[in-house]
Amino acid sequence: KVKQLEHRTHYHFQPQKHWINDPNGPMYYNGIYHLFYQYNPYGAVWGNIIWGHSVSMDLINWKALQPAIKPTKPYDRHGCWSGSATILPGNKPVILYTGVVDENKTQVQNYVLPKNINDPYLEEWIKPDDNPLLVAEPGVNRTAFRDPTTAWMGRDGHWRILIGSRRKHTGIAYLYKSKDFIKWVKAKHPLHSKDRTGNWECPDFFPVAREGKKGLDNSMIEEQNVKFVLKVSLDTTRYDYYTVGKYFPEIDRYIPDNTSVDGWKGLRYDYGNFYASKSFFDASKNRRILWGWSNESDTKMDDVEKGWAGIQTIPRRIWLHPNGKQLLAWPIEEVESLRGRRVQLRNENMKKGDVVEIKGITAAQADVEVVFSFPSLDKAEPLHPSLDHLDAHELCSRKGSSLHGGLGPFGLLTLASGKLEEYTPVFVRVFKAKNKHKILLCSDASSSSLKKGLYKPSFAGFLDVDLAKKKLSLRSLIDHSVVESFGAGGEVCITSRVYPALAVSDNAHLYAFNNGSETVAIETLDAWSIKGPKFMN
Ligand code: DQQ
Repeated sequence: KVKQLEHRTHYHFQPQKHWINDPNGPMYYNGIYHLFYQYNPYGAVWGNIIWGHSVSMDLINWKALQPAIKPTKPYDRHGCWSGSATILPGNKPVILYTGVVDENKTQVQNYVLPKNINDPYLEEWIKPDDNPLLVAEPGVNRTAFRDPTTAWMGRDGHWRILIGSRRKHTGIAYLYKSKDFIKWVKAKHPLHSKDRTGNWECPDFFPVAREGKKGLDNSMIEEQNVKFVLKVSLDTTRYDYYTVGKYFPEIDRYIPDNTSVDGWKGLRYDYGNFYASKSFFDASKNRRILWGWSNESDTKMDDVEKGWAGIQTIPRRIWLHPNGKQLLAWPIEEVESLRGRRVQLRNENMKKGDVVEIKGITAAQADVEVVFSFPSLDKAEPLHPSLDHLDAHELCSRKGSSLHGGLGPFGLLTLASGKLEEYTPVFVRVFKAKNKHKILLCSDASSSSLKKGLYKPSFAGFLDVDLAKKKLSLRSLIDHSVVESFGAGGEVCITSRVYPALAVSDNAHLYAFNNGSETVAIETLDAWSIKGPKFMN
């Protein structure tokens, strides 16, 4: 029992027990948010996949309903895999999902409709007789043909969806069109594809406003001043990558801007444990919200013992960065309703080696917002040319948080034990590279636990911020076995899953630290205890 509980999250979405993976078909409909998710009703490992279903008024407090889609038909007998919701004109929701038809994992696309449109929860879904809607035609890989997107309507009145696939090592987002949502025809060209990227899972394609935080409906392709985002989940690396680009509706092609690259060197929603994400347009608040799955980093055996595996990250609002080159992401404002007791620090200097405890809150279940400032960039450590080619992850694992630097490492020590036998540092390290500064944001699990057998990666990303103001902000959402961090207002997000042996519940501590020779000030720090939602499944 204790085992089951000590690392269980308290305000991240998860069912009562068993395995969960991709978020599916998120939508806002008639005042209610719906979240469906890939779920194994029989155990804490992947398998027997059905669609779990929960509803919420605020994306924080959830009510669990009966599963929405279960394998019952020849076209989904071996699994009801990922898919998306679309709200058709006349306010009619429809869900497209992938059915697995045989042991070879042949995949087809199906649809379901609410049984009773007047049921506010849309609890029951029916499978119309004209399923499957879409089967792979010759030339399409039948075992890599899945995860239909939310549909959007073009100027010609035809619906469009994407389906993730591959041909050999080329990742593909096939485009299908339909007049009536029932008969779908594959377009001559995929919307986009890229060689040597492997299978594209869970594609997501949506417009973003060039300016401001306002979200757009998927069918808003007519608008001026709109860019598009194409996200794919690469199963070779298990990360979500996106590009920002231009959509040409007349020819149904998408071309990434030259500031965005396809594939594993590309932009990421999150530089940590975050996969198979999906966004939706929230018409009630005119915003686009992103859900993502965060897998466990302990062993399968641990999961079986715990009786559960997988969480959804806190929903994030996403919008285009003013620089037009990437997205920004920030936890939805509703999470702030869970804030309880607050502690504050103002203008506190940290010299090299200083560790400041943030006392008075529940450190295992907290929200921390901090702004660090420093007098100059002069002490930034020169990056040795032999390290210049390293990606952020490798640089973080070489340099870490305890090796002294110039400007940084400074940041937070989350889920730390009282004597620092365990800690998950979330920190910044500034390097002087050839012609510019490289600003590394790390969330380093390597010292997170004394336990053996855990996956403890040094996740990291580079921040592309202007340091002229000599300030850097950081926010972390801490919830027992997860630390979700947002650098520079959401330019770089990193989610780590950690399983401390000592820094558990009331024995967890939170600190700020500086291990650089430059003195760093905590200009402002606000930390809150986070309450559990009223009901979570
Ligand atoms: N998970 C689903 C698939 C999808 C994968 C199966 C991504 O539909 O491609 O559970 O995590």
